[in-house]
Amino acid sequence: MKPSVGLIGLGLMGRPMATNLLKAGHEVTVWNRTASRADELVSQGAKRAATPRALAAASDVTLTIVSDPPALESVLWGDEGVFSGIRKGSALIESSTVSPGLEKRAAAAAAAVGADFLEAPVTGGTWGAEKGELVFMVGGEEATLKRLEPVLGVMGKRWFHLGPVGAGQTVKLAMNLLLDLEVEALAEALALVTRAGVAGEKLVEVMQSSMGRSGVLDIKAPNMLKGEYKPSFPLRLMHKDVGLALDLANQLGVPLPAAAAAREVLSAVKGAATEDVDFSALASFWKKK
Ligand code: NA7
Repeated sequence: MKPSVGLIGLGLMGRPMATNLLKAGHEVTVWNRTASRADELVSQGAKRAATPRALAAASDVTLTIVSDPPALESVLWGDEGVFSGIRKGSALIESSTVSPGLEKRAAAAAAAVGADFLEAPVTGGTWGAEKGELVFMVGGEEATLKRLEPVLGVMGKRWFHLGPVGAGQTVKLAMNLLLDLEVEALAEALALVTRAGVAGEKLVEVMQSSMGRSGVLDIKAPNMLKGEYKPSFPLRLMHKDVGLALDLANQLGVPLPAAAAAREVLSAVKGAATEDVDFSALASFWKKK
């Protein structure tokens, strides 16, 4: 019989992940801070839990995917949190993007109550979540991964086992840092050519024929050229992720000068934003006022 799955966090990522679990025939229980966001899933057959604690108590596998470290602390360790209800022998998959240190604390708390723990942040965006084609960056025990692969396989197409708990978030933060710096570099180059009177499209066209071609040019350049920033990867989350990468670098004594500068651009655009925007909106930093 398929394990029952409880999913906490029905944001842009969590909702389609829960839908795919339902479609695959899992019994699914959901909890979200803003309860109304669970309505559609409940109408599709999901059960609604009153608290993260009740959800964990009812589930063979609990999966968390919430925005940031404070959100995760609240759903795991809050008064009605997961760790007050999770069953011995069940498993916790943690898929938010947070710090490696927080994941290690969560792994220790799970071990203390006899639950398995897998760190599994994701990449692939909302598109990947809807198609069931997410990629998981896994940290944890090999045996736990083997046990949970059938569940991951409903939501994702690939997973990389990167080492013990902490390794998954480390790679995830490094990857998002690289992604942010690529978009930031593209924004700077576009600002330069357009101010010089050359269309940005020309730069992109030439780049596509050079060793600098990349997925960022395919996916982010079109909306940057139009100045349209409908959130796919929200800037508020990239701001958090580059901040987490800088925190980790600070702990390790690794200088990240480009990342530090890029974070200031994200901070400026985040502060000026009047609505949720994609992180490629960092290009608006160079728009003439
Ligand atoms: P979203 O769409 O911003 O969704 C965030 C989710 O986190 C959403 O369910 C929120 O509930 C929940 N949240 C935020 N703060 C809290 C607190 N304090 N307590 C409980 N729940 C909270 O993000 P995505 O789905 O795109 O991304 C999720 C993670 O994956 C994130 O770490 C990314 O970096 C990667 P709400 O509906 O607002 O009540």
